[in-house]
Amino acid sequence: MSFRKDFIWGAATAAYQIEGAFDEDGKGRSIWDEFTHIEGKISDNSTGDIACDHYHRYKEDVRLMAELGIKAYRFSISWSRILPNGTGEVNQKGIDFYNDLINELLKYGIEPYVTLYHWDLPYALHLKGGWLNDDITDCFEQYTTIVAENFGDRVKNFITFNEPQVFTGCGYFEGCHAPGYKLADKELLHICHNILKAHGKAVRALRRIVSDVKIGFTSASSPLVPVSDNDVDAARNAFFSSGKGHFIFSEAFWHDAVIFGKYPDDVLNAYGDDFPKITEKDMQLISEPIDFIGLNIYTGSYVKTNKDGFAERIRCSPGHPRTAIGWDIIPETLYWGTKFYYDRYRLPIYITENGMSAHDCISLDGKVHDPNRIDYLDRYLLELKKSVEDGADIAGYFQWSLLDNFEWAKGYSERFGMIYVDYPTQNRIVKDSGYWYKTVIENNGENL
Ligand code: GBH
Repeated sequence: MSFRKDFIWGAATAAYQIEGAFDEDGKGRSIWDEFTHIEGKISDNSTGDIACDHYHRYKEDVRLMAELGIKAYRFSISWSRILPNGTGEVNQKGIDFYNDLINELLKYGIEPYVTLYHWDLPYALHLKGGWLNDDITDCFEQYTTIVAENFGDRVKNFITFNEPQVFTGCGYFEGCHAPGYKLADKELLHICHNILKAHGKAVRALRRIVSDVKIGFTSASSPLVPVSDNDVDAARNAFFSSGKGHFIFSEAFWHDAVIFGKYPDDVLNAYGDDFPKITEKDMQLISEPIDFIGLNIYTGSYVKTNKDGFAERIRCSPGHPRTAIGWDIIPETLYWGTKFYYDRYRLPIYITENGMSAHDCISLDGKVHDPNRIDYLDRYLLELKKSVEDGADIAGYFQWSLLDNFEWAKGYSERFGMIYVDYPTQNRIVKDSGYWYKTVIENNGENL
C-alpha cells in the first residue's frame, strides 16, 4: 500500500506572511501590523507591509502553482481584511480579494484549504482584551459565518486554528510574537479556553452553512522518536503528556479537549486552580466533531527509556544535520508523529506543514539550486509513506511553503519556499526543489 490515489499534494502559506497591502482597500490593522512596527521586535527590522506582495500578484502565484502540478493550496484569511474592526462592518474589497483568489485557484483545478486563524488577530479586538475577552468567541463565530457565507459554495475544507501552541506560547507566554505578552498561567488558561470555544462555535457555523464541509484543527507538533522498539511506549506517553514543558506547548492539552471533550488529567491536576470555570456545555462545544487533524511537523527529538521507565531526550550528536533556522533534521518525526496521533485519535491526518529553511540564493546561471531541501523532503516523505504503509489514515501533505516569506520574528532572513522571492524586485524563481516536488506529485510519491 502506498499513498492513496486521491492523496492531496499541496503547498501552504499564511496571510500576514505573504499578502502585504497591509493598509490597502479598507483593511484594518492586525496585532502583527502593530507588532512589526515596534523597533526591535523583528530580528532584521522588517515588517509584512509588502511581504511577497501576493495581494497584487496572486494570479502569478496561482499560475506557478498550476505549473508545478500542485493540487491544493492552504492559505489563511486575514480577519481584519474582511472585518476591519474584527466585528461589525464587512469590507467588501476584502471579500472580493479572496473571491478572486479562490476563483483563480479553481480555474486551474487547485483545491482551496482555508485556515481561519493564522495568528493575525484584528488589532481592534486586541484593544478590547483580545482572547482574554469572553466576547471574542462570538466575534470569531461572526467572522466564520461571513467566511462561510461568502466562500462556502466553493471552499469545502477549513482549518479553524493554526498552531494554538505557538500563537499562545510565543505571543502570550514568551512574548517573542505579537502581541508580545508574558502572562501568568491563569490568564493563559483563560485564553486557551476561549480559543477552544471559538473553535467549537466556528465548527458549528461551518456545518450549518457549508454543504459537504470538512473541518480540521492544526497543531504544532514536535514528535518524540523512540530509538528502539523498547522505547515506543515511553515515547508515546511522553508525547501525549504535558510533562515535557509548559502545558501550552503540549499537544494532548489541545487535542484531547477538541476530540475527547476533556482536558488531560495531568494538566488539570497541575494547574487545577488556575483553570477558568469550565462547564459541561463548554466541553461539548469544544468537542464538536471534526473531520481531520492537521499536523505541522518540522523537527522533534529522539528519546530512550530511562531507568524509571520515562522517555529521556537524547541530544543529537555533534554535527547532526540542521536546517538554516537551526532545527534538527529528524525525518522519523513524520512517521512517529502521524502514527501516534492516528493511534490515539483515529481521525484522518493531513500534514498541513512540513519543509525547511535554507540559505538559498540565485546562482550565476540564474537558477536557485537547493539540493539540501530536496534531500530533506525526500527523507521526510519516505517516512510519511512508511506511516501510510503501516496503516495511518493520511489524506494529504502541504509543503511549507509555496513562497519564501515573512518568517515572523525572523523576518525575511529565513527562506522556506519552493519558490524563491527576490524581495527588491518581487521576481519569483522556482527552486530546483519545486521542480522536484512536481515529479513527486506526478508520480503520487511512487518515485520517492
Ligand atoms: C509554523 O510554525 C507556522 O505555522 C508558520 O507560519 C511558519 O512560517 C512555519 O512554521 C516555519 O516556522 O527548538 O529546534 O525544537 C512552526 C513552529 C516549529 C515551533 C519548530 C517550534 C521547534 C524548534 N515551530 N519548533 S526546536
